[in-house]
Amino acid sequence: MEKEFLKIEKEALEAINLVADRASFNEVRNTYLSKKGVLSDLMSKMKTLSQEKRPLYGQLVNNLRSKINEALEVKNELLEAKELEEQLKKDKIDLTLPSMSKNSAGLNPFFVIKDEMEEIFISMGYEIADGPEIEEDHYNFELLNIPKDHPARDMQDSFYFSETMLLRTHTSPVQARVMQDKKGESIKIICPGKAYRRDNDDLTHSHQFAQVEGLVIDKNITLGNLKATLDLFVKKMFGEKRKTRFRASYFSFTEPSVEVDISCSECDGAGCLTCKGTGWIEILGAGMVNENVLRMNGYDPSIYQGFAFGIGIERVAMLRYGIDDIRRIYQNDIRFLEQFRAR
Ligand code: FA5
Repeated sequence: MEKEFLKIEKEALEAINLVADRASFNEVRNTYLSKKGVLSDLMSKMKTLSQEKRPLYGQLVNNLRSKINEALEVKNELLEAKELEEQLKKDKIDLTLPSMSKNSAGLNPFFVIKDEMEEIFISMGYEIADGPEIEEDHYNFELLNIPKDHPARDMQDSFYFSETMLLRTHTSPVQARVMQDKKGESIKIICPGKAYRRDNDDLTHSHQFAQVEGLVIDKNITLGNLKATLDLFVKKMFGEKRKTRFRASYFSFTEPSVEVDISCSECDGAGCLTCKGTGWIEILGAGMVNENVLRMNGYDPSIYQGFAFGIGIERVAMLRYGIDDIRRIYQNDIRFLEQFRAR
């Protein structure tokens, strides 16, 4: 009896050894282990044996089953490794090839608008100036007619590095820097750049945002020049349809001062969450350069006059594209950015 089992075992192990692929593996397994396989057949013969022979016979069948199972397991592992290797060869990826997918986003609307704003003002004869984002209190406030303890400082709280150094709260300190640089000469500059405030972030406010500062200084400059400039800017940026509103306002560094609102693009002026129900969104502050500021920065106000403005770039982008929440501009969500691919 044992001999017969040894013979079957030898045959099975040889067959398993010869297995080279998944199909022949399944075939051998079925031959020995399926319901109608060799081992089931051997088990069914048990009932034909005498009581004494049965325990040994049972033991031999079980031994044979575990030997075959073990050999199949080893073969299965070998086959799996081979299959994985073949799969990897087939799926070989060349990471240096250009992507097949067209899933690229567009330029962030912030940069689209910043570039367009620059182009509009350059076409009106403005030059681009620059200034530091980490600024001295002196330039950010003092030279703009906002001395220590002036209440206007409350509206522009910032992030301070020391008593005297802070993240600039607006691009207006560039006004003072350019005036000091160009002492006595006429000026016509814009300065696009970042500004920072301790503002609570909401649909239209961010603690970090950007402005385009504008400054014109020359002889015979009037509020009419300021209004005509901003009107032209608004028409070029938003088209003839969008409504504009000039409101009297207050800035220490301009006198008189205005704030300019554009009708909300979300609700077309009806009132919604984005415009806080007013129908308008403020995009800029402006005014005639305050005589004190001219004097402090080396210009004689009896000869020179000037106007200045500070336009929020994100606010312009929001109105141009109907963006309902300023924070979308900073989140780099590809679903948002994709919408600007064609622009
Ligand atoms: C100023 O910053 C003045 N420096 C503007 C100015 C320049 C006035 C020159 C006179 C002469 P204001 O705080 O209103 O003003 O901000 C100007 C614009 O910046 C706002 O109309 C708005 O578009 C944008 N802005 C201000 N604060 C934020 C903020 N937290 N998030 C996003 N945009 C902002």
